[in-house]
Amino acid sequence: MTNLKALIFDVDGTLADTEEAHRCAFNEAFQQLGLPWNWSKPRYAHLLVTAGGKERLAAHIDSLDLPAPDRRELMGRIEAIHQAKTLNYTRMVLGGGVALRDGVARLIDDAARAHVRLGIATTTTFANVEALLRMGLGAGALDRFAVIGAAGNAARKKPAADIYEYVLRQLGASPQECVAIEDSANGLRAAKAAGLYTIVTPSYWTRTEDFSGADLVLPSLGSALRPLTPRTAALVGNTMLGVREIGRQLDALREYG
Ligand code: XBP
Ligand code: MG
Repeated sequence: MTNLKALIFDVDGTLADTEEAHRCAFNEAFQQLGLPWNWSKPRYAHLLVTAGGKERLAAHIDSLDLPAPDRRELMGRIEAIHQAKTLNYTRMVLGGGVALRDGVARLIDDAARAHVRLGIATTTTFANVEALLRMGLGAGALDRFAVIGAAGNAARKKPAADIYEYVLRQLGASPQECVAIEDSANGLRAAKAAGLYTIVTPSYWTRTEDFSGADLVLPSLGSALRPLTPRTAALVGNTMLGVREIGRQLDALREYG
């Protein structure tokens, strides 16, 4: 009998490859608010090292080397810029602009069948999570998750462990009974700092990052349509990663360390 009690999913890059939609939502907000900014893909990839959209905006403003009064004025507008961006992003997601990644819906269904609880530990804004879950999993999606930890639930964002520790507390579970699924080095560091067995499925934006310390790195969770390649399937003993395969990985870690 496996020790696995809960799966804790990251959102951006893990549930869905969302960062292109975030980038477009930011650029639309800049236009709407008359800001002379436009984040290219390479610029956004650089800014993504900073977790959190508001923190990313602050990092961008700091990079502009402005006179102090101008910098202060722009810093004071971050909340409004981010609110406009979030409206743009949720509209894009609810309009069908973002699809769940391979195997995500399947693994969530598998967990329900196996009575393994589900949590979310993300840096993004709750409204973004709600839009993505409703679009990807239907109207009752939010109720399928025992805990949703988002931007407002932790003082420090990833790579700090705060959001994972919050979700573990809310689950009433120990790190040894849960598994985190992430896409980025920031997320991996946060999950490992919380003591979690961590599976990484790199996204387009994080594929060149360093995932040393991950317990398992896979190109995706795998699906009937796009199964894992023989080499990666050999790592988990199946062409798709399910609760049974995750439980076996966790139990092997517990047994052999
Ligand atoms: C990824 C992030 C978020 C999103 C943007 O979150 O760092 O900041 O890029 O969303 P995760 P917000 O991978 O932890 O899901 O603008 O709402 O922050
Ligand atoms: Mg992520």
